[in-house]
This record gives sequence, C-alpha cells and structure tokens, in this order.
Amino acid sequence: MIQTTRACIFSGLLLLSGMGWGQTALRAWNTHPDGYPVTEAMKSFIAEVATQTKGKYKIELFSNGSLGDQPKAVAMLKAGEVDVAEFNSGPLSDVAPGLKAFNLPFLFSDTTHMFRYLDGKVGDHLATQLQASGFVVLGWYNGGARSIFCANKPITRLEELVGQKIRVQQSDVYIEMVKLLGATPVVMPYKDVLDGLQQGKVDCAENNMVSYESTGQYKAAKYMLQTNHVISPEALVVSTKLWDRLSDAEKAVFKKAGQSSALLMRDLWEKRVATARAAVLKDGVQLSNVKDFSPYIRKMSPLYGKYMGDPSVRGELFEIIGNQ
Ligand code: BDP
Repeated sequence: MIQTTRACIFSGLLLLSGMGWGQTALRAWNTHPDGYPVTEAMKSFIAEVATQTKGKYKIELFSNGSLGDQPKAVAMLKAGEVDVAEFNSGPLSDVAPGLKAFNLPFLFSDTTHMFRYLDGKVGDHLATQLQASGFVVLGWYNGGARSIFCANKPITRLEELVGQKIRVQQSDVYIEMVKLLGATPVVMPYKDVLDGLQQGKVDCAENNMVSYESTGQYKAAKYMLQTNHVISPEALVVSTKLWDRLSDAEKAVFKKAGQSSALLMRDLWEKRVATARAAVLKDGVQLSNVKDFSPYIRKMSPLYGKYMGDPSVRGELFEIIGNQ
C-alpha cells in the first residue's frame, strides 16, 4: 500500500516536471541570448541528442548567463551542478592552461587559421587536458575576432588607449594584455558591461562584433578600433560526471551532435558577423582601422616571452608558431 502510494507520488512528480519514466533531465549553461549563434547551435545539439536517444535526455537550456556568470558556471560544471555548457577560452584557460596560447594577441590571421590547429592534434591535446579537469569537449565553437571599443572619445591610435579603464573577462592573458597597453584592466561579468560603460565604471571594453551588437554595448561605446587582437575559440563541453554515466552508444550520440552543432555554429557565425557589423554602422558606430600592427605586437612581446617560458603553454605555442 505504502509502495503504491509512493509510486503514485513519484509519477505525479514526474508529470509535474514534464518528465517521463526513464528520462534524465540535464541542465545547460550559456551566456548569450536567443538568436546568438552559440544559443542556436546549442538548441540544435539538444534537439539532436533528444531525437537520437529517443527522448531519454531532456536538456534544459539556461541562456543569458541566468545561472551565473562564466567563471561561476565553469565551477558549476566541474562540480556537476550543470551538465552542458559553452565556454570561452578565456575563463576556461584557468582549468586547461594550454588554452592560454589561444588567448594570446595577434597569433592568428583569422578564424580559419585558428581552426587549422583546433581541428587537429593541438585541439585533441587541449581536449585531453580539459577532460582531466572535468570537461569533455564535444565541439570547438568560434569566439570570433575581438576589438576594442570606447565610450567617450574616438580611439584611433595605440597611444590613445593609455590610461583608459578597459573591461576584460576573468583571464590572466587579457589582464596582462591590457596592462601592457598602459591601460587599466577591470574584470567585470559580461552582463554588467553595458551598465559599466554607461555609468563610466569603465571607459572601454573589448569583444567580437556579434557580442558588441547583441549586448547593445555599441550604444554606449560608439568608437571601435578594429584591433582583432584576439582570435579565439570557445568550446561546447559536458561534465565528466555526466560523461562517465553515458553508455558508449550515448557518448557517440553526444559527440556527433556536438560536432554538427559546432559546424552549424561556425556557419551561423560568419553570417551574423556581417549583420551585426551592418547594424552597428547604421546606428552611427565609428570604426577605425589599425594602419600598422607592428607597434601593437612589440608592446605584447613580454607576453609571448612569458608563455614561451611556461611549460603548460609552450607546447601549444610551439605547434602553432612552428607550423604557420
Ligand atoms: C563573448 C563570449 C563569451 C565571453 C564574453 C565576455 O562569447 O563567452 O565570456 O565575450 O567577454 O564574446 O565576457
């Protein structure tokens, strides 16, 4: 009798949660809104996993950083509180130092150049490093090319960045980079940057064209200097806590869905960069080009020296620089 009652209560709870027998509910974290290539690619990943496992895995996507900012989500995924996530290589390099090579400035000419390494043995090595830290890479996404934009005055030359307060994400390389420019790095969660620019907590920030547009940061910081200083990857990951519970067949499904979502993301990315660029220009953003990159690269040389001397990053750097 007691057992029947318990079974009834359990079925009731399942119904209330929208879950069926044998279904597993998982949580996915993402910092971007609907329509952003990352979000759309994650939705396609979730749908493919559901179809291929006949509804066994029901993944709920929490977008817009609603479960917390990226460094917090990295910790949540490691702890198994979140099962799936899409992270930028900046905050992720805290757990896989080799990724710092991919945050170094002026290393790649474009994202195709970057993916040559990520889609090969460097990417495989990083994935192994990440797995040892609790993150299984299912696909490398595109983090785009990042540039600097400022609120109060047009920035057209390197010297004009001296003394500016520039928002950065939590990542050693970004902090060091801004210091080498003679500016002050201010670590701030992604969702606070628009307010930060509007309220003068920071003078400038740096990001790719799509994030600049989708967050509305371009409305507060209308002067962009197209430095393309970092061309970096992002990763769709699941926790090893989840991974270790999957059967081999399920692992194959997750892997395949991750790979297809990465290809979709990269495809959506290129189109979205073009529309974002057109939208900000229409709204009066002033874009300036860098005429000569040599002084920027010279300023960054202590960073290259430092990471060449760091055994946890050197291997990746040698592979990239040695196989240009
Ligand atoms: C965006 C990345 C996101 C970063 C964010 C930031 O997609 O993962 O965390 O920049 O700067 O472009 O915080």
